[in-house]
Amino acid sequence: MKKALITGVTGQDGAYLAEFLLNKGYQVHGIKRRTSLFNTARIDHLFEGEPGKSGQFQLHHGDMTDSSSLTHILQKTRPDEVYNLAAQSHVAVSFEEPEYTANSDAMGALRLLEAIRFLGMGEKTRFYQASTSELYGLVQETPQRETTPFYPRSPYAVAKLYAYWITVNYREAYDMYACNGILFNHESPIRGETFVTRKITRALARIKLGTQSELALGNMDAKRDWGHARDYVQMMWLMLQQDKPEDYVIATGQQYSVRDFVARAAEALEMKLTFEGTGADEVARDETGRVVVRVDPQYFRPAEVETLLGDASKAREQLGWEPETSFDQLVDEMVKSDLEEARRYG
Ligand code: NDP
Ligand code: GDR
Repeated sequence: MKKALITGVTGQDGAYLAEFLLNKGYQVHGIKRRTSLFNTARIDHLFEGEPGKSGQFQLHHGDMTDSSSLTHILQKTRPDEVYNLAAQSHVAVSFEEPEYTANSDAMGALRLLEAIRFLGMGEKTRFYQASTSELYGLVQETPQRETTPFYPRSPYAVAKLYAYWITVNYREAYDMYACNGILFNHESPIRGETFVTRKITRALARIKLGTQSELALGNMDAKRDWGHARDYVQMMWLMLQQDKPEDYVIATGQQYSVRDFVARAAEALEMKLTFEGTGADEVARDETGRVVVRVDPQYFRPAEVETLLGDASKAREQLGWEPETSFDQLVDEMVKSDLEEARRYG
C-alpha cells in the first residue's frame, strides 16, 4: 500500500486530494496545525466510512514554520509521496502578514525538502509543490505556460517563487523527484469564504433569501482562469506518477472577469443584475433597482494581478489533462451548495 503525506490537509485542495488518494487505496497522512476550535469540517467525512475508518487516514499535528514537527512526521510516516499544499494562501492577507507568509510558504517548502534529504528519503519520496499562477503576476506573455517569465506581485507570490525554485533546485542538486504544479485558480463549494468566487456565491445566495442586503467587492475587472479543485487534484497525483519529474501548468484556457462571475452566479439564482458605473463607483442593481453589489476600495490590493490565462498544452499532451467541469457547472455547483447552506443556517 502506498503512503502519502499531505500538508494543508484541512484546506480545500487537501480535502479533495485526501479523498482522491484514499479512493486509490493509499494510506493518507495529513498534517494539521493546532487550532483553538475544530477546523476539520472538510475532511471529517473521510473518517466515517471505509477506508478512513480502518486507519487508512491519519492526522498529525505539525506546522510549516516548525522544522522539528515536519521532520518527526516524515520520519514516523516515511511516505512515498509528499504533497506540500499548506500555505498562507490569501494574496490580500499576504500584504498584511508578509513575514509570516514567507516563513510558511517559502521556508516551509525548504524545511520539507531538507527534511526529506536529511532523513535519507530523497530516493524513495516524491515531492509535489503547490505552485501558482500568481507567479506570473504582471504577465509577460498571454496565455501563460511553463516557459513564461515570472513577475510576482505580492508577498504571497514572492514567497511561492522561492518555493518554486527551491523545488527545482533540490531536483537538480540532489536528483530528487520533485515537481511544481503551476495551478491556476480552482474553486469548489468548499473554497474558503474570503476568496472572491465563494464570497460571491455565498453572499448572493443569502441576498436571494433576504438574509443579507449587499455584497462589497474589490476589483471587478480582474480576470482569472477558474477551474474546479476536484479536477485539479488528480493532476497533482499524476505529476508524481511520471518517469521523470517536471513542472506543469494546469488551467482551463478560459478567462472570465470577477464581474462575469457575479453575473453568472446571479443568473444561477434567477436574479438579473444590471451593472453601472466604473472603478470604485461601480454597483449592480437587481430587478427592483436596489443596489445588491457595490465596489468597496478597501478590497483593492496594493499591487493587483489584473489578468491570468493559462495554456495547459504540456499537461494535455503528457498527462492527458482535460478539465471535466465547465465554468457554468462550477458556478452552478457552488451556488447550489451555498443556497442550501443559507437555507439551513440563514
Ligand atoms: P487553503 O487556504 O484552503 O488551505 C491551506 C491549508 O494550509 C490549510 O489546511 C491551512 O490550515 C494550512 N496551513 C496554512 N498555514 C499553515 C502552517 N503554518 N502550518 C501548517 N498548515 C498551514 O488553500 P487551497 O487548498 O486553496 O490551496 C492549496 C495550496 O495550493 C496552497 O499552497 C495554495 O497557495 C496553492 N494554490 C491554490 C490555488 C487555488 O486556486 N486554490 C491555485 C494555486 C496554488 P488551516 O485549515 O488551519 O488554516
Ligand atoms: P487570487 O484569488 O488572489 O487569484 O488567489 P482571490 O479569489 O482572492 O482573488 C481573485 C481576484 O478577485 C479580485 N477581487 C477580490 N478578491 C477577494 N478575495 N475578495 C474580494 O472582495 C474581491 N473583489 C475582487 C482580486 O483582487 C483578484 O484579482 C487565489 C488563491 O487561492 C491563491 O492561493 C492562488 O495561488 C491563486 O488563486 C491562483
